[in-house]
Amino acid sequence: MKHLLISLAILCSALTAGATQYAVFNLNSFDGWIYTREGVTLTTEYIGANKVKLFRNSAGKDFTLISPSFEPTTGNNSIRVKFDWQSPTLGEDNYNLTKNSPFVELLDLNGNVLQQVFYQLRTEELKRTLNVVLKVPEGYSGAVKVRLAAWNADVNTPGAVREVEIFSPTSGDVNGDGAMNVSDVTQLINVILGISELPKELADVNGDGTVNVTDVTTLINAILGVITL
Ligand SMILES: [Ca+2]
Ligand SMILES: [Ca+2]
Repeated sequence: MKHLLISLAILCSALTAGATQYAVFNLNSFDGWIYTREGVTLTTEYIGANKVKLFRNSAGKDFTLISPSFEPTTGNNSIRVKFDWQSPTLGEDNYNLTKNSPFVELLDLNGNVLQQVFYQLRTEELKRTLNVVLKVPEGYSGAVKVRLAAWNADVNTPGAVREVEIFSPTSGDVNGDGAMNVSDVTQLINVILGISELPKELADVNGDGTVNVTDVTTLINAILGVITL
């Protein structure tokens, strides 16, 4: 019993995972972020009901959100984008899981797309936290930006964001809060049970190509200091 309590105490203590934060967006702090692809600087005029809507309007213009440029950490070509995503209310004309699924793109400083990830929504939650892992292409060096956009195959198909965090992912920090602790175990179990979704790069803690209970064991051993990830 005593051993169990000590183990739980260690599990609950936060081990800093040492993530590098590249950019943060929220409704009180959006310096350097650009709204729309015409380069219009974001102002509060575009913020309605405490969110920024990303959509294609009937004029065919995409309203997107682009991060400030940043230099990815040397030796880590993964970039994690964690953001909240708000879909329209169920029953609205354009509500559709595919149409309201977002794109997340990695751009070079000329606006060329280095990688595009289409995050297909699978559940009808209206508000959710999404995680995307982008990869800087082999051989690319220099600064990049991240763009968030809504589906652009049809008009008036919006999603909205209020918060975005962009950082270098670290092993074991499954939920992306910057520390490795018992909350990551909970998140991982929820992924295995199908309650929550994560890119495989984040949930496959032991890197064997599948996400299962052995990843939970590996994560707990890492938190207890038995192994190093
Ligand atoms: Ca964590
Ligand atoms: Ca695994």
